[in-house]
Amino acid sequence: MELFNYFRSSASYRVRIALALKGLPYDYRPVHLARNEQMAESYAAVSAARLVPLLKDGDHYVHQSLAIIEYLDETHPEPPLLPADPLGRARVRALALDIACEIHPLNNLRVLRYLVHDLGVDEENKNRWYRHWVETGLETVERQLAAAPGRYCGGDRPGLADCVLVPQIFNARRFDCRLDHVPNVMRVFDACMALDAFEATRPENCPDAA
Ligand SMILES: N[C@@H](CCC(=O)N[C@@H](CS)C(=O)NCC(=O)O)C(=O)O
Repeated sequence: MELFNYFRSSASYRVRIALALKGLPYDYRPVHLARNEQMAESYAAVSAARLVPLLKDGDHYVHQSLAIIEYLDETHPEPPLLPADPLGRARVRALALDIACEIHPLNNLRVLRYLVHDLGVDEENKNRWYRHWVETGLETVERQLAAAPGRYCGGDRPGLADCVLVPQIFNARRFDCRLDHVPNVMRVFDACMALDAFEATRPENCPDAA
């Protein structure tokens, strides 16, 4: 398999964690977002969305990090990244979507660029926008983790929602977001970071981080 990704991309980090949890080897294909390599014709030819991550498995391409992770989970079931019961799966997916749909898209690179370059928002207000959506979005996650405390998002083993939560905290720290109001989120984050799959794949440890 090949993973087209970027060290700082949190959606890419989600997939790197999932691949590591499953112990799956892959070739790391860097796409430098700050240099707009996602817009290059060669990349657009295989990536309809012109975003990372993009997984190549044989002759097939899959985009959208959550679709990629579920694809990996179905094609390589051990260890499972979703609970065995339907309610457990729904809860884990809901946590993942609370971050992937309700926080991340508002703060994506192209959205921030649009705020600054097209709408004339200054740096300070751009950062306020960023922090607002992270800090309020994480409260939703916090309420769920406080109500059903487990070591990880889905209970006693790391899975889909942890793959999404951890990269969001890396982003939050990069932009100096408040995190003291989400102690259960940070408890799960710390538990995940004690695992090699999360630590080894963190942005600074990627080949294109230099
Ligand atoms: N929902 C998508 C989000 C993908 C995404 O937004 N990727 C970002 C990096 S985290 C990207 O490629 N941004 C490039 C840009 O905004 O031009 C997923 O989960 O894969």
